[in-house]
Amino acid sequence: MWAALLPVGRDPGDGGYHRFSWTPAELDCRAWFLDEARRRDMPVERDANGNLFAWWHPEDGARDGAVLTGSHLDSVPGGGAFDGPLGVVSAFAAIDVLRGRGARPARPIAVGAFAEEEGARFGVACLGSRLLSGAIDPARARALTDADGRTFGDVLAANGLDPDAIGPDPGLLSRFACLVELHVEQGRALEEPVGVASAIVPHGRWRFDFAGEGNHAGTTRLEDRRDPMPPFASMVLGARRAAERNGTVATVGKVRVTPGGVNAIASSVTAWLDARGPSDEDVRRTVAEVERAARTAASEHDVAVALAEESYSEVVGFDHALRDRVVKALGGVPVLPTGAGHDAGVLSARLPAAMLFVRNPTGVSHAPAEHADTEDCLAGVEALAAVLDDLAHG
Ligand code: HGY
Ligand code: MN
Ligand code: MN
Ligand code: MN
Repeated sequence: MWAALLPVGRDPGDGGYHRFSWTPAELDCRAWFLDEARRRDMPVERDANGNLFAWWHPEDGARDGAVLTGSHLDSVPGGGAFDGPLGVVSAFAAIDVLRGRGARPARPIAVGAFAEEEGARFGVACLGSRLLSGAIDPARARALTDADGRTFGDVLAANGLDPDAIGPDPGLLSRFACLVELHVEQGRALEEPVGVASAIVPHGRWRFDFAGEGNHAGTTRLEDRRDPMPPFASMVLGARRAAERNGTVATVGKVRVTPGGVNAIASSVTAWLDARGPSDEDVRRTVAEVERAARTAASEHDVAVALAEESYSEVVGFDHALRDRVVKALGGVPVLPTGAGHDAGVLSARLPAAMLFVRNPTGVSHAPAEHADTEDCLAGVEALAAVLDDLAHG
């Protein structure tokens, strides 16, 4: 199963994955999902938002009280092999383990593959689970554009979905009793193969637009310039300093320079800030300090700057009762918070959710070096099987 998915969307050069949602690589991952479900006689449902669900129905045909598991198949640009797919592969493998033991769940078990979890194409993370749970305005989602200017609505229509049908689906959500997402650890806190999430820290994304004046790099005097690059540089350095001051993390990993000529002063720069931290106040203070650094430099260079909050998630404290039940089913494993956002975090607003983490020996993620040892991945499958077995019988 893993071997079939591994090469999909992988850059043969640096080994990074490029599986932007609804591009050929991610469509191949979706085809893989359908194939794995078919091999297991699991009917697949695609909701209006493009999320996939493969169902294992009990023999009595029960359709409610389902235990949902799974994760996502899309990646960040140059991502690792495990972030997302490990949760989907482990879900199918855990079902194989249960079936191999002759388990007959009293409740349905569904394997989910949530759309656009990384937000790498349309800019909003967990877009599929946010739409499903009503956490984003469908009209705003429809209008989101990718780097080529294609809207999310157009891309959905090109893939057989009705853009006007996207949005919350309380009927579908009501069929789930809970969600358990398995994910590779992102960071390196785990000393044991498997851990359970206690919380997801507050995190968000902000877009900074710097508008200056394009001009000739060689013939324009310094005093005549309205160059957006120095204010952009102040934003980047300001992010690092603000994070150090506030005990948060702030990252500028994506920037778009227009027109992007070596011998042309940029006319505009768009840059994105990712900020996360222990509390809303810490994150908000960090962003405010970055904005101040950007605006101060922008006024010095006669450049306009606009700031837009693209997404924000307050702290997610996972359901204690479910978390404790999962820890008990695993005979006691470490419980730890995470700085990474997940579909389970978004959906925890609508149903009890828990997360299992599989140890990542280097902690590296969102990069080709992301790794989890095979024996830890197998321990993750066994743990997920134990949790699903407990929840689907209880
Ligand atoms: O960005 C995140 O935290 C997650 O990996 N999507
Ligand atoms: Mn990720
Ligand atoms: Mn992920
Ligand atoms: Mn996730």
